[in-house]
Formats: sequence, C-alpha cells, structure tokens
Amino acid sequence: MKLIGMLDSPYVRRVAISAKCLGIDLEHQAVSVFRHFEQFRQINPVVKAPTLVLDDGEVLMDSTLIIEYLEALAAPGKSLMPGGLDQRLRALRLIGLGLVACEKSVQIYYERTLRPAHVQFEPWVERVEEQLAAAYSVLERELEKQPLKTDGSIAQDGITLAVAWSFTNLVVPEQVEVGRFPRISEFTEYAEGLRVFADTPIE
Ligand SMILES: N[C@@H](CCC(=O)N[C@@H](CS)C(=O)NCC(=O)O)C(=O)O
Repeated sequence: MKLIGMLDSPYVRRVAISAKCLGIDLEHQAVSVFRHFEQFRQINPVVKAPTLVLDDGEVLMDSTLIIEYLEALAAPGKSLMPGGLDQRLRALRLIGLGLVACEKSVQIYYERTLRPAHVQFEPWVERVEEQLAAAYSVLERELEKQPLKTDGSIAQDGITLAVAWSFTNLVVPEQVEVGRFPRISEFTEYAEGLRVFADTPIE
C-alpha cells in the first residue's frame, strides 16, 4: 500500500506514524498537494493528503478513516486505541481537539501564505486564532487532569497531539507560546524523541 503526501502535513504524519506503530508497512511517496498538483490529481482526483492507495488500486482518504482501516488490518490485539469505554472516550476527545488544532493551524497558514494580503479577512483569521488557542487550552487542561503516559509507548491520542503541536510550531509558531502550554510541549518533546517519530520527520 502507498501513502501519498508530505510529512509536513500533520495528517499524513499521523498516518505514517500510526502505520509503523501498528506494524503495517506502507510505501511513502512524498507528493505535494501544491507543488505536484497534477501528479497528485492522477492518483486522487480530489487532491487530498493523506491518500492511501491500496494494492488493488482502491483509493482512501482522510487520516482518521485511513487509520480506522489500518486498525482493522492490524494483527489481532494490536491497536492504538484503548479498549475500555471511559479511556476510549477520553482518547477520542483528545484526538478531536488535536485534529481541530491541525485544521485551525492549516487555515491560518493557508490564509497567510496563499491569499494575497489585500484580500485577507482579519475577523475570520481572529476567529480561527481563537479556536486554535481554545483547542490547545482545553488539551493542556486535559493533560493536567490526566497526563499521557511517557513510558516509551504511544497511542493514537498522543500521536495526534504531538504531530499537531509540532505542526503548529512549524507553520504558525507565533500562535503558540510554549510557556502557556507546558504539558503539551513537554509531551511533544517526549514523543518527538521516540524512534518512530524520529524515523518519520516532519521534513
Ligand atoms: N480531515 C483531513 C484533512 C486533510 C487535509 O486538509 N490535508 C491538507 C494537507 S495538510 C490538504 O489536502 N490540502 C489540500 C486541499 O485541501 O486542497 C484528514 O484528516 O486527512
């Protein structure tokens, strides 16, 4: 199976890291939705990263749906999600917040880099900035209530949180003061130090 997309996309990176953690081998092709638009379109006409191309040519997209498929393919007993309902609910909550943080970072980045300055709409940017700050504030409080494990393991909530924070710091660093989010920052440092993260660099 081929994973299409650049690792500077948090969505592509969470799929790549999840696949490795689940023991599923993916061939990674670093095709950019912007720089290689035509090449991407040949693979997936709607040009969304990540795209997963199955061995029979079937095409899947959206990181969460791809990860769901990889979870179904993984060996019995192997999963990045907790089995118990309460812990699963909490993981889903953290993942949702992490995905919003990714989405809001992407929106600010696209607005600032793709849209000419004279047509940027500041009230909308301010709204997105507030949403981004809210996502990380709630995540910070969640980690205060119950820290994520830092015992050498990582699960889907931790993967999504760490790729989100690293991405936000890469593309819109002015949005996130490390001092305001010490627990997220510390956890991401732990995650980025894991072999699977180091082997899947943000590029
Ligand atoms: N919800 C999607 C979001 C994926 C996404 O927006 N990817 C960006 C790259 S970071 C993309 O494809 N951008 C091109 C576009 O939307 O036209 C997911 O989880 O995979």
